[in-house]
Amino acid sequence: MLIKVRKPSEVRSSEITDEKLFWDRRRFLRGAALAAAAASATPLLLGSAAARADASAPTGGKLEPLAKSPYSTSEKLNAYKDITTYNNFYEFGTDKGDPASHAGSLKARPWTIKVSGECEKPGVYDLDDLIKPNALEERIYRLRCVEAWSMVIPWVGFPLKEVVKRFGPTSKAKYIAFETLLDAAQMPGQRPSLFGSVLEWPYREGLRLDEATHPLTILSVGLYGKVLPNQNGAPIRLVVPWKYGFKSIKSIVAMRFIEQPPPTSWNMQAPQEYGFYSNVNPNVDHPRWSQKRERRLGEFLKRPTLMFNGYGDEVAKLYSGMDLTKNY
Ligand SMILES: Nc1nc2c(c(=O)[nH]1)N[C@H]1C(S)=C(S)[C@@H](COP(=O)(O)O)O[C@H]1N2
Ligand SMILES: [Mo]
Repeated sequence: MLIKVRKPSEVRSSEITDEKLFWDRRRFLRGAALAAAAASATPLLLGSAAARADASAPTGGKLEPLAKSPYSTSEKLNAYKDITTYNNFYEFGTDKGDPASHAGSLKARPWTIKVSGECEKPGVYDLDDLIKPNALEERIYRLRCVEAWSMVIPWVGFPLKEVVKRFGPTSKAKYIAFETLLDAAQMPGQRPSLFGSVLEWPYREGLRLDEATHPLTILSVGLYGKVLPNQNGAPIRLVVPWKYGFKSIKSIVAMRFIEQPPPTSWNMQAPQEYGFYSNVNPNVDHPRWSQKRERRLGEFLKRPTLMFNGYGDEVAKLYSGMDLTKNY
């Protein structure tokens, strides 16, 4: 059951919940139990204080023409700098600044996506062949991270359903499983470390087919009118605006059509904390913190979190009849 009764001593008053600190501590405790020599590794815990390489983002080429979307919010955009230097992309480290510092080693071209499973046109597709037939749109969406912060991001992309159509899912295809690149040479966060990793690689995510083909679900190849910076998931990533940010898997290399819900990274790591659906829901707290409010990056006061991240008119019907406290 998701909602645990918390002792007052367990309730954190910190304003932005930082998953990294929690999991680093757990990894540390696990490591310490295994090795008495762990004391010598204490500096790992202080990693965020260590000097960091210059966080200059790769400059993206301009993407045009861009159609405007009726699904865009008119809220104030977060700055390009915030969007590209405050990231979750554990393949490049667990600090928010790590992806901007380290994602330069990711080679975004040439790039292929392997399509498999219950579909008529499985195969290995060159990314540019998949992108080319689609009109690029600007989609200004809220992104609500499970850690209770949010941003407003002008993505560039196209509906996922356009490529799904092309692959011809069979009647058995009920879910799509997605995978991120697995390559420790390009992704330093995937290299073995003393305490192991927070997540098992490759990063995995999944959607029910009707979620995947919902018009709000896009594949993004850019932001702010420019090619997607590596730290945001170059060359192509999912954006599912009514779900917590971790569903929006980055740097996708594989899509598989399947009958059953696929294993997903955060659910594998902590199933009682992260369900398969992970719809933004202020009424269902995370076992370690409230989901009622969120901090928009750059703002001082927290704001209430909206059901389905404010996209309920569009998506609530996908879940009619489901108990969302059980299907969290
Ligand atoms: N492969 C991969 N995809 C990922 C993640 C990750 O660590 N690895 N982090 C997720 C999380 S928790 C969030 S909040 C969003 C952040 O996207 P952004 O950095 O572009 O804002 O990416 C998601 N996609
Ligand atoms: Mo997140």
